[in-house]
Amino acid sequence: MSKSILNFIQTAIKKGDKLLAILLDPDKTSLKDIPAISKRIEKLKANFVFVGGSSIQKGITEIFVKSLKNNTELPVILFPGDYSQITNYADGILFLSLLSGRNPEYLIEQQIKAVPFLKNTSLEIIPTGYILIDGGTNSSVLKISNTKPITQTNIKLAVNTAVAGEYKGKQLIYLEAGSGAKNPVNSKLIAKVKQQISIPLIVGGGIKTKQQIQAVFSSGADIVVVGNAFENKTL
Ligand code: 1GP
Repeated sequence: MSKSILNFIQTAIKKGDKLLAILLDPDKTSLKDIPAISKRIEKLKANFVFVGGSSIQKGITEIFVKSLKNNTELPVILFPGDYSQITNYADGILFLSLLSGRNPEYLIEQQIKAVPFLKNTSLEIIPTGYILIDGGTNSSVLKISNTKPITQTNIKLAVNTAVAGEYKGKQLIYLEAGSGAKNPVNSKLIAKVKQQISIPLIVGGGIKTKQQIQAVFSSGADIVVVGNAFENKTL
């Protein structure tokens, strides 16, 4: 399995570069729009396309990723809400563990169910510690995982969860306020987590404008993920 995505991220960070990922949900994006969407993504100078969602029908992700790969040179990375969204047509997969939650389904069960789909895969598997922070909305991650997010003020718990993730061998930490969050992850929390980990930090959820993206980068995020704002064409 190649490590080119992770190497690219690590090299970019060493150079002080910041990276942008656009999240596409195959359930909300029509296949016929993919060529135009791909052009918009490249115009924004995004570095990756993440593909995932919480309620995608089986098989849809594969058709979607295939079409995306025909329209963009950017790495396509699966950000699956469920193991059934795995397809070998992508370049990599964020192999997520929901470390903020105490639901075994999202700590280990889904990962075990994913193994038969990943056994002979060409996907780059990227172990990722996924940490849900309260974004002020009842997000789909929250509903589906049936877990409690970490509050925006419990910085100590967020930091210790991220550091535990690094000790467990995760290669990335993802601070998630939830898709469509009212309150994106606050800058103090991002900065404190970044100070205490030595692996790359992804931040997403409720980030809508270029100014907000810059602020999240300045706080210490290495990769920012934008979904809704791209979909609604406000970015
Ligand atoms: C959700 O972090 C992502 O998993 C993106 O959130 O859709 O609010 O940009 P938004």
